Amino acid sequence: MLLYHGARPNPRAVRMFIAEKGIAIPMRDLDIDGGENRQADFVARNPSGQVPVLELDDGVWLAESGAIFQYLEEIYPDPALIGITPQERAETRMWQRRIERRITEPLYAAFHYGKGLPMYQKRMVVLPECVPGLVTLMQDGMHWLDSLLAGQTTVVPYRFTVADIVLYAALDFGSGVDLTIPENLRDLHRWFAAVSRRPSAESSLHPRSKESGVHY
Ligand SMILES: N[C@@H](CCC(=O)N[C@@H](CS)C(=O)NCC(=O)O)C(=O)O
Repeated sequence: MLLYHGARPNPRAVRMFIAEKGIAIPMRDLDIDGGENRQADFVARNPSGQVPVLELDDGVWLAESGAIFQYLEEIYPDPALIGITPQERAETRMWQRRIERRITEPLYAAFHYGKGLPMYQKRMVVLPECVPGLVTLMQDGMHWLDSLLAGQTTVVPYRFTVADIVLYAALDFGSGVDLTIPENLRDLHRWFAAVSRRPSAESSLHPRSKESGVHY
């Protein structure tokens, strides 16, 4: 296997997942700012032109973080980050989807159409006029989650899962690009601090993170 990744939050989530599994997978670091992932040979194999991509041993390319998490969980079930039983797996997917729909997708779109506009306008359809609405959606999702997290240090009660990883990678990135957690969301801040203390949070950071000050 080979993971194509780069200095970005979705690849960071996959690196964090790999670290939590305690496995080692060879990685190729692409120059995302320079558009290495948008070259014709890359796009021919991953039509979205994005990272992460997991190349399997038979040459198949798997894109989409969710598919990569699922595949790695099945190959390396221990420790479970999605779930051991069908019910656990379904609950994790339910929370992951809620987190993505209400928080991480609006956050990433607000970045692409806002601070990231100079780069992303050359790569995708961008809607800068939607940024205020996306920020409102993202903050509404954060408030909603905060109201559910009282007393919990994980999104799915009592289990650290991929839902925590997906959320953490986005919120840690957001903190460096003006898409921050509102001050008054104390339970969400408490959850964030707890995940930050996991060794995988530090070890999954891209080396360029230090120089840029943005966590990805
Ligand atoms: N839905 C995809 C999103 C992947 C994605 O947004 N990748 C970003 C980095 S976080 C990327 O490759 N950006 C560079 C580009 O679009 O050129 C996933 O979950 O993997």
